[in-house]
Amino acid sequence: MGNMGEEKVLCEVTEKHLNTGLRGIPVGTCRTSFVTPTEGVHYCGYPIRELVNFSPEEIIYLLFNKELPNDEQSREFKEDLSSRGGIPSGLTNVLKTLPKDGHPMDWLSVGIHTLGMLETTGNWKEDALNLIARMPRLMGLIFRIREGRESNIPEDDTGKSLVQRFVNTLEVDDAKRDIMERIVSTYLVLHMDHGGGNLSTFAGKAIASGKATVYSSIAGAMNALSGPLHGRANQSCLEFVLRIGTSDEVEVENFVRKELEEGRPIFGFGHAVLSVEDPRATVQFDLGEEICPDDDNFKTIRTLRKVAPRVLGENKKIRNPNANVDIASGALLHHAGLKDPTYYTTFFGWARVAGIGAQIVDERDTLRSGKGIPIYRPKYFAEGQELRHIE
Ligand code: AMX
Repeated sequence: MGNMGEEKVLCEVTEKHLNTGLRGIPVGTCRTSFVTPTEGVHYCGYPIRELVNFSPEEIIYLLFNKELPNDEQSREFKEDLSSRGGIPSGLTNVLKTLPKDGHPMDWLSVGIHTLGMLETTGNWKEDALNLIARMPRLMGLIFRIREGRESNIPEDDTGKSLVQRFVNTLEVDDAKRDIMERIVSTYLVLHMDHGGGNLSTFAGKAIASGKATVYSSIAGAMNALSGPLHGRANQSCLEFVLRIGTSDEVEVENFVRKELEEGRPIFGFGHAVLSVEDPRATVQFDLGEEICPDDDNFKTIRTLRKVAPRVLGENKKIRNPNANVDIASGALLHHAGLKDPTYYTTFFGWARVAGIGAQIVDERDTLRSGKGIPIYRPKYFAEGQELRHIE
């Protein structure tokens, strides 16, 4: 890092950076989270492993206020979210018209857009918090309507926690309720934010920079998240685990080697930033050992965790052969009774609405001394145009 007068030069952008998806190019500052190679994601300075026992509501408070709530703040914030939970009428009718074989992520995006068409205040923070409060009901309705369980949907008890409201809308057997609440709560806390430059967050903030609504911006972010190279990796991960279908060490090793020979990735392993096992994977492995050590899929991923880093480590090109966040989440959601992997990215999206919402509010209302970030406008050269230094 050199100095140019008072200004720090953060990176030299050269011709080789063009057409690389802005990879690594400094763009701005993020107030909610950052990722380090050894401790993974930190929310407002706290490494994620220190936050796993907080409720989703407390983490949402942290992302919006940059400090953890005390007991009173936590209670007041939960009440505030409850008061915002009511879904404007009309959403259910729109969801009922959607093609049942469309991907659940497309339903989620349309659902968020619809909420915005039904009610937008135009205030960044109000709209972000309203959307966060309405996500559990939207998620539950998406499941119910796609499954054809459209009648007698229980009323939304907005006095309950976010996760309880989702589980109530689904009408889960009492025996499974606690497990589902625990798994979904942990999932939400682990997935709420991941720095400023991941594709969906960046896309959401870029859309908001043109002063589209929070709802349009986050619906766009969900579209970005739906891609197989981004959020849909967690769907692919459980599909991969289901294909393995054994926890025998030799059979799993043979499977992994065959996948690699045939040029396919070993899902759930590797990371663009981390150099160790993702702490979010460690947390989920610990949870699985506690609540479902004998679940077939969990046994498969336990073996994979042992075998895959050793096999991947033989290829020196692979910078991090260890487990990433997606290895365990699918097995846990499956154990909770959420057996269809095509829904898994919607949980990722549900969680991220908090982080992306908080980052949009920061970029619109706080950064640049409250003026907000101007409309995004990176520089492109015309094909064949002489490349020259930009002042
Ligand atoms: N299986 C097979 N090959 C892998 C691999 C894996 N799990 N992880 C890395 N590699 C390969 C890369 O494809 C790359 O090959 P190339 O040089 O022929 O293009 C080479 O090893 C070097 O990769 P890298 O620098 O270690 O990682 P990356 O930043 O290019 O990729 C990631 C990171 C996650 C895309 C990659 O590890 C991967 O494809 N993993 C499997 C899919 C998966 O689990 N995705 C979920 C990611 C979750 C997350 O990041 N949150």
